[in-house]
Amino acid sequence: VALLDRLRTALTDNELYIVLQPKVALKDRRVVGFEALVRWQTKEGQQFSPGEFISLAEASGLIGQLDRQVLKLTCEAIHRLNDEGIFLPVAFNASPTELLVTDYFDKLMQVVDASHVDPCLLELEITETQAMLDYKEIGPKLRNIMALGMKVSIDDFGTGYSSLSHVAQLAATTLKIDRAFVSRLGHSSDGEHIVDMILKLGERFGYSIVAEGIETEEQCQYLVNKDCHVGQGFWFAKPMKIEPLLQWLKDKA
Ligand code: G
Ligand code: G
Ligand code: NA
Ligand code: MN
Repeated sequence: VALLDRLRTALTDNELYIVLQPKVALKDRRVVGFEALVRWQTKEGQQFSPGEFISLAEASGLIGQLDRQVLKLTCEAIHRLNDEGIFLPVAFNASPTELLVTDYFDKLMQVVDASHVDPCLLELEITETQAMLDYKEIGPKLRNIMALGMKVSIDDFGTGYSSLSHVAQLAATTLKIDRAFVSRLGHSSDGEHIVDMILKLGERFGYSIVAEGIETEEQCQYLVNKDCHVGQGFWFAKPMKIEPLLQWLKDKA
């Protein structure tokens, strides 16, 4: 069966689930939030990675449905966290092609309203590349979303098309430094200069900064020394299903 047909089945048979990766304060490793990432395991136990099916979902028009299902799962995870007394924001990834759809905002709000989750506990992540290509259309939608109290992160920042004049007025609360730059810390002064510059831009224009893909203590220390407050990466925690995550949080406390 073609992968696209299987993906349609996955959406109707609820084969998609999410894993959550903690974001931590770099100074003391306190958890400050999470990112939800979609996973797919078929009824027969076969696994597909987002790399295999997200672009297919985008090309075939299934991505809107997929992203809404992930948002619903994210809201369920927030309830589960709230039940345990944890009130931290959880980010979900929004496909940029989907943000161009006319009623994107209404459909998003339908899911959020129906879930009774406080919008302040939700954060939308969108990659820099597309967000900037279609900024005239997407910018106002992101502003609507922020007006509800939701946070907005620009994902993979530094690899896309933001001109410096755009950076000053992005509809975003947060820039996420792409892990390609973080992985170069300690190996390449170019990587370090780019990270330093993004941190300065964030400070100058009032964005919070999250460093992605931290895999070593050296990378973490470099960022702490440069006053980068928040990070995410395998060095702290891999993405986990909600129950193992709750256990991890308890063990940590
Ligand atoms: O989790 P992982 O590294 O395998 O993710 C691979 C890519 O898939 C990342 O770029 C991530 O942003 C994207 N991705 C993960 N979950 C979702 C999702 O729910 N919706 C969309 N549109 N992209 C996602
Ligand atoms: O594009 P986006 O930033 O959403 O991609 C997130 C992906 O990055 C997830 O699939 C997640 O599994 C992966 N990831 C998270 N932390 C690390 C890390 O420390 N190293 C690497 N190589 N990948 C990571
Ligand atoms: Na992301
Ligand atoms: Mn990213």
